[in-house]
Amino acid sequence: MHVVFISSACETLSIEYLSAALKKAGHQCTLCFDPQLFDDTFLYNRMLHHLFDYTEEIVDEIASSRPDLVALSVVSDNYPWAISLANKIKEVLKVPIVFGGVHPTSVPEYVIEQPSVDYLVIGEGEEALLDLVNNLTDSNARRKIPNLWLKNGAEIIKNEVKPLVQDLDTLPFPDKDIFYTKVPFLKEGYIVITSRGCVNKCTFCNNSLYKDKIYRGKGTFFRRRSPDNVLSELKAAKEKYHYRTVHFWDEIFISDKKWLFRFLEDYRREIAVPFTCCIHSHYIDEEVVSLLKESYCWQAIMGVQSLDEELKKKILNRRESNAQVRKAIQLLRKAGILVICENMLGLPTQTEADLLSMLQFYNETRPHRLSLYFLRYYPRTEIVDIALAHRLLTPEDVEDLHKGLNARSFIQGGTIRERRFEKLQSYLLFVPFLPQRLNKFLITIKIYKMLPRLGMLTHSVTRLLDRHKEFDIDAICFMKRYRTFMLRKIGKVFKNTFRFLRPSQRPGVDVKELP
Ligand code: B12
Ligand code: SF4
Repeated sequence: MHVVFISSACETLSIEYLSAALKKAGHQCTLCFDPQLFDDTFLYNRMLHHLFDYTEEIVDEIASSRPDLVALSVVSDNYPWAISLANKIKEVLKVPIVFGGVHPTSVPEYVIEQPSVDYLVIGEGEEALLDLVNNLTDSNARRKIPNLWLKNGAEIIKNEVKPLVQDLDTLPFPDKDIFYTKVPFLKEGYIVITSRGCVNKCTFCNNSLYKDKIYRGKGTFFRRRSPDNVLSELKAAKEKYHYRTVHFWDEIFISDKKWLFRFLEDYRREIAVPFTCCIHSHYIDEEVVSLLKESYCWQAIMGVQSLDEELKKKILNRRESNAQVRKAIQLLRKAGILVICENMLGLPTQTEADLLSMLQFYNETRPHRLSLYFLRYYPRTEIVDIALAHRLLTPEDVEDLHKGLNARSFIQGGTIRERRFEKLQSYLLFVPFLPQRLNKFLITIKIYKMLPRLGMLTHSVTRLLDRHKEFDIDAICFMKRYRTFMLRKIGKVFKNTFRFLRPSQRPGVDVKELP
């Protein structure tokens, strides 16, 4: 069988894992990559997005390759995109469409209602998708596939969720070729995940939903691959793709010290490539930091979220203290590891005082860069109930979150637009780039009150100001994505115009030349 995956603007590990499982069983998998220009987290402009829109090319490509199944990996943020694309595909081709990923897993009954969604997979998808593809022509067998929801006329068949894969080493390595053949510049930075799940359960994160509801009683939630298994993947990929940097996309890469020491000892010797990872201040100490440094960690991303310890404990279910955060930043800075602190705005009970203390705190501790995102309530996460209890959301708002088609991203102001924080957000983002003394003065005169609301533009500007771009493959790929796909579109328009000028030919889409 031939399965076409469609990906939105970034390399997607879930697609790589699913494709590997299908290819191992002898199926053919290909990819359509939607660059989503001017419609992503950092850049949004309706007119430019319309000009550089690739929907038509994607639909044409799918129509010409006539797959047996189209598969989309869907988070809440790209759900409107996924539904709109699925509708357009259905207009030109009678092909079954399957949705999987975080959003369909969170609110399956809303997603399956959509006429263009034929199947959806809840939770981990390797086995369910393979069973579905193996049984695309057998409707009886399809009715009993664990984790699969499907339509049978007006009836919706909802199969049980099976236990989590406990031994991650049994999974085939992700299929990188599916992305790299289509978008070659992605291979400069290798993304890899060594675990599934998280040891924590923050209320705003999908792990709160997965751990307590969907996967309750279905096996250990936090699982980790063996160090040897991860190293085999990295070694083989290094020989094949010659990547320049590695991203560990684990929720908290450093959560198991014993595993970390065992793994990084070999990584340092056998891979020795600069890497980025996500950390948590609770697991940081001198030993861990010097190990990270010796093993070529160049950048660590740390969730801080708020500096109001009470709010963190009661509203976010996060226990780390400000002293721990401070110490982590100090140790990382001393070791020469760049540290990015992620924070949230518009949290229930959050006051301006929290943001003002962030100004002082980050001016003292000087992380390398900050990110400040407005809270977006993801469907069925614990914080939604907290917001309901505080009357910040109404039952109608929650219904809207479940439907998922009108949500505003966290860059554009989150679910509840907290305009009072927007000026402070703009200034806070610049704090790491301005001299400490100047900041002190600017804070005293309350400069933030005079700033315009720059919204998402500030993030892009501070990213451009960042001098440490050598290994920042995210930023490099971001620019290459815009350059490559804008030039390709402009080239196509020129070509069609030129054809139009030649009397014998009419403008049209040459399907073979599409991305
Ligand atoms: C690594 C990561 C990223 C990476 C890579 C993203 C990617 N798409 O691979 C980067 C940094 C690029 C990223 C970006 C974003 N991310 Co992110 N990310 C993660 C993280 C930490 C791990 C995801 C991962 O790769 N897991 C490993 C794979 C193998 O597991 P998986 O994705 O769950 O896939 C399995 C199943 O879900 C299922 N499945 C998935 N897709 C499909 C499709 C089909 C057809 C089928 C059958 C099954 C299936 O099968 C897979 C294999 O078992 C998760 C947290 C988490 N716990 O999931 C957040 C998470 C997915 N991200 C999140 C968000 C919000 C984003 C962004 C919107 C943020 C932004 N700055 O814009 C973007 C969206 C990008 C996009 N278009 O997907 C949220 C989504 C919340 C929600 N309800 O939608 C999560 C859950 C974190 C959170 N806050 O709770 N992310
Ligand atoms: S530590 Fe991070 S990944 Fe883990 S539950 Fe909290 S927010 Fe989610």
